[in-house]
Amino acid sequence: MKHMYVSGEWVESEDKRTVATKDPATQEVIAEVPRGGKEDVHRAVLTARKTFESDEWQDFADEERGRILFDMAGRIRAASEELAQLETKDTGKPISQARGDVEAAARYFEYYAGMADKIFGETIPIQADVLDYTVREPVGVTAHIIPWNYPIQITSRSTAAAIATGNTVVVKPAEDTPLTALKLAELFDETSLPKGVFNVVTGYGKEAGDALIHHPEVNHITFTGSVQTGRLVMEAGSKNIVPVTLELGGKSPNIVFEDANLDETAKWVVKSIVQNAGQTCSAGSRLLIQEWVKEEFLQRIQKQMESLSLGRGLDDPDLGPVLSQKQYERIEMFLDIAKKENASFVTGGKRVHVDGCEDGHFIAPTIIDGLDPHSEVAQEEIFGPVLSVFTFKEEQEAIQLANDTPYGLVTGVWTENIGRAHRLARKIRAGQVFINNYGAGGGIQMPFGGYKKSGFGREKGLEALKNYTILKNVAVKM
Ligand code: TXE
Repeated sequence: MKHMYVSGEWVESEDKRTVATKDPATQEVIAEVPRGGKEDVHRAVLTARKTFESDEWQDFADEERGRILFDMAGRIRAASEELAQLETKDTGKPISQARGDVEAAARYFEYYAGMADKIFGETIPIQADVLDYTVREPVGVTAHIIPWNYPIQITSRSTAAAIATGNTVVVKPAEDTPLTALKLAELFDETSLPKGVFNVVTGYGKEAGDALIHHPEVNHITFTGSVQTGRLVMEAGSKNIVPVTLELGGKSPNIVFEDANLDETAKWVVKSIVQNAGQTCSAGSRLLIQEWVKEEFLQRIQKQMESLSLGRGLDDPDLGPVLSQKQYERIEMFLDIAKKENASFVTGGKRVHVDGCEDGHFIAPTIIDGLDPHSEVAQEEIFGPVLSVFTFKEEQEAIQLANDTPYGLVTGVWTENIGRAHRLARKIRAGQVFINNYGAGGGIQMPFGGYKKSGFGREKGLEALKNYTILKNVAVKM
């Protein structure tokens, strides 16, 4: 039984209830964590508020906050193997992917550490006898609702930015994957960060999460997850008039033109949909391919997909299981719809048996062809290793298809024609456009976020600092 971290102390939930977290490969319970409720959230938020307003935190030197975040980056690296194993056990993802996530977490801390003493405003010329300037101040208590697909990365990216800018934080990890957030709390506990700056309340979304987003002492909510829950977060924000940053789902396309380097492109198209078993908001879940190269391209990706291994994350396969029965059922529902609509399965479309993991949900990498671009399967986020294929003849048709979903998170454009690449970059309605690559190595420095139902506000990069600061204008009559 683990405890959660509030006010620098390890505590149980008020009513002592717990939630079990399971290994997705076997469904075995790997830990029990507190099932935080309203009272627990209240205590954590009040602690964060009190700490925020304390003289100690208000006068805390910016560079000292930076040093602590640097210290965290070092501690994450020192504990990297333990963290990666925890993440793999909790999420089911291949250990090499978890190792990459841990390194990204360390990078977020060092990246934002460097910004802690570089947050400043401007002077604005008004008239000769007035000095006008702006200052960027922390917003106060920030709430962080974390999903289960990239727990350590997403916890780190938003809390590092929030603490760098002088806020205090309350984290609510996903009920399925709370372990690395608790380990981060343990690492913070070893630093000189004042108690009460970083708090973690574990538990269910409908209980702890709901209490956190509605708490009147919260000044900003950062949420990554489903559109459905994102809507609730926005409603909660509207009640207390607090800003929200929403990073929601996607239905991101890779647009492949005949002049692309098809071998290189095929590798990335496959990687972008099988990474983390397709449970990635920026997964490349649609392939838009120029009609006359379709067959040769599909052969390439089919061959690659069929050579991928599935297995338990700790054995470092290409794909682990999907997170849970609930996520599996959702994917299965979409596969059934595609079958009913007589789409053709180029490969996959079924569950795979893995020895020793009878209760895990492993899904073969899947390519679906022949879907109506307006069907539910073509439009909605599946969150599994399922790629839908569509063809186009000309550039304009590719743009129209790419933009024709409710989402707008990421787009990959594959062409050797530089003019065309930039024309597409301009016309694509998505927060990130990658030309002849997909993801640029994860790039924590790049602003990331959506158009349309993929959300708003930007995580990562310097842009994210705006989420956690509020601008004040000061005018001095001289
Ligand atoms: O998401 P939820 P779920 C998408 C993906 C997936 C689907 C459902 O398509 O299949 O969402 O996943 C907390 N008040 N993404 O049901 O519910 C919850 O505890 C406050 C995309 O797991 O959005 C968890 O911490 N909080 C995605 C977090 O919200 C609440 C990542 C996300 O859970 C809450 C995950 C409530 N009422 C899912 N209800 C991405 N963009 O990367 C739940 N939560």
